[in-house]
Amino acid sequence: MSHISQLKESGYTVVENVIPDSELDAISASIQASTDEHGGEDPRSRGIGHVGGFMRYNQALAPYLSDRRVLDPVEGILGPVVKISFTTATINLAGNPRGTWHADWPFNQNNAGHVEAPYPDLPMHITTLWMISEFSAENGGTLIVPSSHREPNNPTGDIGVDQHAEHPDEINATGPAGSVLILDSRIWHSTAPNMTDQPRVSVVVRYAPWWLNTRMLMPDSNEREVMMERTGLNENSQPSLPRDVYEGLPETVQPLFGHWLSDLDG
Ligand SMILES: O=C(O)CCC(=O)C(=O)O
Repeated sequence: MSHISQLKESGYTVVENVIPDSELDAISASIQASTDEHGGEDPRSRGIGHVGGFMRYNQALAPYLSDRRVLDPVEGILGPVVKISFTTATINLAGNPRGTWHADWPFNQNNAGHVEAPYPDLPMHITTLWMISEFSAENGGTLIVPSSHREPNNPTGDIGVDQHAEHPDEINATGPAGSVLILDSRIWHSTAPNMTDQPRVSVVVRYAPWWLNTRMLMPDSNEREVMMERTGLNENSQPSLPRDVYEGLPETVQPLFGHWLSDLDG
């Protein structure tokens, strides 16, 4: 089955061998060092190393972000003009606990910017997890509920699903290091416990169609302030990209970030 068909039917797919084996150790060391420097353990999620707007601080993944093996399925779902909405270093430290069931922004009903449930059966956002470490059941390969992306709501909405409990249909998404897990952002998923003594290193990269408004993710934006005030809810933060960092990105990757430049006035 093609990646696009698998995404449409099950809400997830894994593309293997996107990052060459020979590069993985250096990329992993660089991501861990930048995460220690710029973020560290997420105060909201125990045992998770976390840095939002990671591209600003670390460009180790940049050469791979426009790989056609990833972009073809992303564009096949979202349409031909996409942008990168989030880059978030996500390191599941040894022994991290299980997380809570959710769908991602903009379907997570706890975020200030969310599509109100029941939402239409329309893919609007793609979440990718770049496996710098292997993802396995032992080290916390993301827990997912296959095909849950077709539901009009998710456990962050008021649907009586215990966000902390095991789900009868859950599986761990797995793959060798260098793979990319692609999710329809509506799919129900959760952080899995890392039961090994090594960190599970990944970067979460999200892709949006050109028309999806991401401005409320920008720290200090007027839109963010307004949305948080109007809803009384919190929001993810993705710091902007300085122009010198943008200019150092590969030519095929720049169009994915042009909307997030720190010196844009529009
Ligand atoms: O790290 C994982 O496996 C899951 C991360 C996650 O749930 C998220 O970024 O929304």
